[in-house]
Amino acid sequence: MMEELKNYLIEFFASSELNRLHENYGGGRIFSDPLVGVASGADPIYQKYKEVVGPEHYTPLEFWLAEGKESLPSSKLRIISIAFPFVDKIRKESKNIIELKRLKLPAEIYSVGRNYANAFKKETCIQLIKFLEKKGFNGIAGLISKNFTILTKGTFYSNWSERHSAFAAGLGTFSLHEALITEVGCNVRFGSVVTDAPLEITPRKSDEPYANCLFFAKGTCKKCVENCPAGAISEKGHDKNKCYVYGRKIERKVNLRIGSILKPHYRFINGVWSEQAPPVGCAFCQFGVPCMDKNPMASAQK
Ligand code: B12
Ligand code: SF4
Ligand code: SF4
Repeated sequence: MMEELKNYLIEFFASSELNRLHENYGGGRIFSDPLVGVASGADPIYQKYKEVVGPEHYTPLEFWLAEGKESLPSSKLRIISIAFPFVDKIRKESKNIIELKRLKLPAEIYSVGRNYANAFKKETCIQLIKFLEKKGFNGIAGLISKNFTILTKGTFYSNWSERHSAFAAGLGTFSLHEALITEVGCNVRFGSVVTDAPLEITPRKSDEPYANCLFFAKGTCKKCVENCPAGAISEKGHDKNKCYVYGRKIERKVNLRIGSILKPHYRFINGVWSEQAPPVGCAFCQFGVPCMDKNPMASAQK
């Protein structure tokens, strides 16, 4: 069933109108073909996430039960993690801004792509759940769940971290700028579906959380530190509060400029369904860096 599921997603990415940029930016795709990994619901790493993310972070079974599904052993659950890689056109235009040292506002095409991506990621989860249901199985997803929330106690975290599930499913590792670096780079977004379909589990290459980052693996690079206009990245890691404040600044400016074509955004925050200004953000740390579109440690890991 795994092959069929992957082909289904590839076809959906190619045909969905929601995976399209606004016509002002050519109307092409936002994301190229997805990467898909599968973790076991019984993977002990989800217990570790109660320490490294927060005690509120769900295990797959806790999440399943919170969504009103029937109780079953954790080992019967699977987490399908999907990486959504931004297309080369978005990466190229964003990289140009870095090369020209115009690190003020992100490329408009990225702002639009990032904003339109939210509706597409949600629809991908809805369609994947329908695909599983047609085969007699069930599914739930953080991106469309009323139980999902972002917690803001001093710093930011959520009760279902998409990149921690991507790590569990062997899709990549964390890094100095904190993004998960996959085999097609860090400039990707993530979604996941928890299901009772007995899918084959994807093995992790290693349990080392930072193996794909040149700084942690070799002590080199730090290109993301140079790129960050907010000074939010240092050898000590990523300062989420600085990053957040800078992001809101960018959001105001970009919304003034192209807000009329951006899509509205809703999400649960501390349990409350809240309308937000269309999120935009900067992501200069992900463009023009060695990990933008590949795992820079891939050849050394063979
Ligand atoms: C809250 C949030 C933010 C906050 C805080 C970010 C953060 N790092 O937590 C703010 C507003 C700053 C933010 C900014 C951005 N975000 Co954001 N954000 C989220 C959100 C909603 C929750 C993240 C969360 O729960 N974090 C939990 C904390 C604990 O995670 P962490 O600090 O990264 O985890 C560390 C520890 O676990 C540690 N660790 C320590 N010991 C161990 C041991 C083991 C075994 C492991 C595995 C790890 C580990 O390693 C990790 C990295 O240092 C997710 C969506 C989601 N539901 O997951 C998106 C998400 C993380 N964001 C995303 C993106 C793309 C962005 C931006 C680029 C947006 C933009 N500006 O355009 C920036 C990039 C900032 C950056 N450099 O990472 C993507 C990530 C894509 C990727 N390749 O990783 C996500 C997954 C959204 C999505 N659906 O695609 N975001
Ligand atoms: S730019 Fe370099 S140091 Fe920063 S996360 Fe990527 S590989 Fe690591
Ligand atoms: S998203 Fe922007 S502000 Fe945040 S860490 Fe990356 S470059 Fe810095």
